[in-house]
Amino acid sequence: MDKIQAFLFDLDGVLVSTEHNHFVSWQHCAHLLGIPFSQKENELLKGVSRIDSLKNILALGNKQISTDEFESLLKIKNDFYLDSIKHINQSNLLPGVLNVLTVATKKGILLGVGSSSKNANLILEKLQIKDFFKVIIDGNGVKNPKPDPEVFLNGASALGVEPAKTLVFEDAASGITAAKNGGFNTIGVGNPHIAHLSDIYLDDLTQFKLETYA
Ligand code: B16
Ligand code: MG
Repeated sequence: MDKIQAFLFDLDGVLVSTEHNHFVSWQHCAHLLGIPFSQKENELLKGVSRIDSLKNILALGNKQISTDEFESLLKIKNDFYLDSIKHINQSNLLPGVLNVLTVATKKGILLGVGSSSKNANLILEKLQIKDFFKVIIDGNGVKNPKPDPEVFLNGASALGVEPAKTLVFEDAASGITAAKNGGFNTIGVGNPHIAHLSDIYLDDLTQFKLETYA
């Protein structure tokens, strides 16, 4: 592995445990559609954009709906999700996150976020960690969502660092695939289902040793 100059972090599931909030919000929508939806099906949605997530749920139920119903369900999902995260704050950061951001900053590593979420900026503000990041690329800023590498390529380009000298932290198969497709080094975090896809796998960021990489 080249000497690492930049870290790009996924948001949901890596910095904060909002994946559960996404899950219960989609479960609410799936219930309205009469489609069974459990944690197993939710695994397919991690890191996947809002629109593609709803398409996946409809495909699971072999169901077709009108464009108006589709738009309305996207709004129902996001309203439900936003309500469920209205009280999140820095105490909701996942274990080890604040320490990794702090020591990496001291070491001069450039930090960025590469998230599929259109709510990323709002959540980073609530978590009070936004100032750590030189670049934040979210679901509003990409044409091609994960597993396309665009979100991470835009992040690395904005930081001025090559993908081979950048570590991507991800909790989702779609995100690890996106990073690999872009030529990045990958650390899978907090989701045993992606251990086999990642260059390195950690249960959480308390296990991350900066001196191994930079
Ligand atoms: P939103 P990440 C992703 O964020 C989530 O993993 C995924 O569950 C969600 O559907 C997607 O963001 C879109 O989120 O509805 O807030 O725009 O993991 O890429 O940080
Ligand atoms: Mg994620």
